[in-house]
Amino acid sequence: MHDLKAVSSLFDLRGDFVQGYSYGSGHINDTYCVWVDQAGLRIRYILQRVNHNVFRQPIPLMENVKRVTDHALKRLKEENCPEAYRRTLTLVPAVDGKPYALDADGNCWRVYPFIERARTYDQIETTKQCVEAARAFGDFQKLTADLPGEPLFETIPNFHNTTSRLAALKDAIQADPLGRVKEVQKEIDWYLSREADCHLVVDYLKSGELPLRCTHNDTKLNNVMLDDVTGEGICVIDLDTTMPGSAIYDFGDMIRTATSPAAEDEKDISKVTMRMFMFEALVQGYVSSAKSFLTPLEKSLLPFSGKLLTMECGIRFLTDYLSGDVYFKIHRPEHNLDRCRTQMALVESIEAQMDEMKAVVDRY
Ligand code: ADP
Ligand code: GN1
Ligand code: MG
Repeated sequence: MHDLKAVSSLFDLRGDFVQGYSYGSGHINDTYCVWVDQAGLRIRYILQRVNHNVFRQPIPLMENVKRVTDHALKRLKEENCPEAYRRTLTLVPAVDGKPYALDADGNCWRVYPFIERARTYDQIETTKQCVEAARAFGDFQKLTADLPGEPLFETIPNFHNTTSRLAALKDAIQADPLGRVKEVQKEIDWYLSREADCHLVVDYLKSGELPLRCTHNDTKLNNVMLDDVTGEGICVIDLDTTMPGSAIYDFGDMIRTATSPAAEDEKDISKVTMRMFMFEALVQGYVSSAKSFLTPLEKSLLPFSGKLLTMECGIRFLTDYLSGDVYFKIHRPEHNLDRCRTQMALVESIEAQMDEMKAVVDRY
């Protein structure tokens, strides 16, 4: 456990540390809620340690986050948004003025004001939440499309390169450090039999048929905050992977995380299914925002994007299981394997409904 009081003192929190505790259910960073007493008023912040095993270069990453959040805030202020500071993450500076602080062990930390009266959902509950989340991610793509200056730093090279993800799975099968391959041959065969699908978007990006955009790249449902009262998607969070990417990646991960009633790590895979009405709500929300920039090819690939991103995530969970659970946080021994199996079930459900999904997209 880190000394949260000491870490908090590295930031300009304008008050006295009261308490801090682990927060949220992200798989990558260490996230804490920290309460501060500011002249008798208790205020909370989000304090995060950037996972530098995953993000090898935290400082350029933080420069990305700073650029994106400054740009968002500027836009909101230009629009006279009355609650600009709830509509975007903003970085609380360190005492030395930097947007991050390094501790004595070389960990990179950052602080965001806590977005109050809103929350994230690990499990979607209503179609309205789908519409709102998808619209918010679409709006975020529009915002980052106008980001001035150089393209953002690529925080994880080849993050959604499904061809490389498959190659990494093959390497893990070859290395088999824990002798787990024999237990999961069925799952391995299942993923390898879908190899052709892994290359499609990578090839379109290479040929220029699909445009490279500035995308979020981790549009899982719990990376958008929905207002407690209005249900509106008010703030896109978890900006570590915001970098060059494809709209297909962003929409695909929404399908992966928003259409099934089952959790990502559900053990009873009979509960996993792609619900068409949730898919339609995502299309409605996303297209309402993205119609101004989506190309016909991007639009036609929206149904397939769900299959691709679900498959890719399953490949990553299986690779991590074979490698000894070194990437995603796990809370039980076969956690990554359970996650890998839910992704398979979801892909099969998407495959079975692909024609209907295409018909839905055609209506928008
Ligand atoms: P990870 O990269 O590990 O997924 P996130 O940045 O998504 O980390 O944060 C984990 C969780 O913490 C989020 O799902 C959300 O519930 C909560 N969270 C993050 N930032 C804020 C914020 N500024 N205000 C309120 N809650 C937040
Ligand atoms: C991770 O950080 P978090 O929990 O929002 C992962 C995503 C995966 C997701 C699977 C940087 O997202 O790519 O899709 O887990 N983020 C990174 O739940 O690898
Ligand atoms: Mg997250």
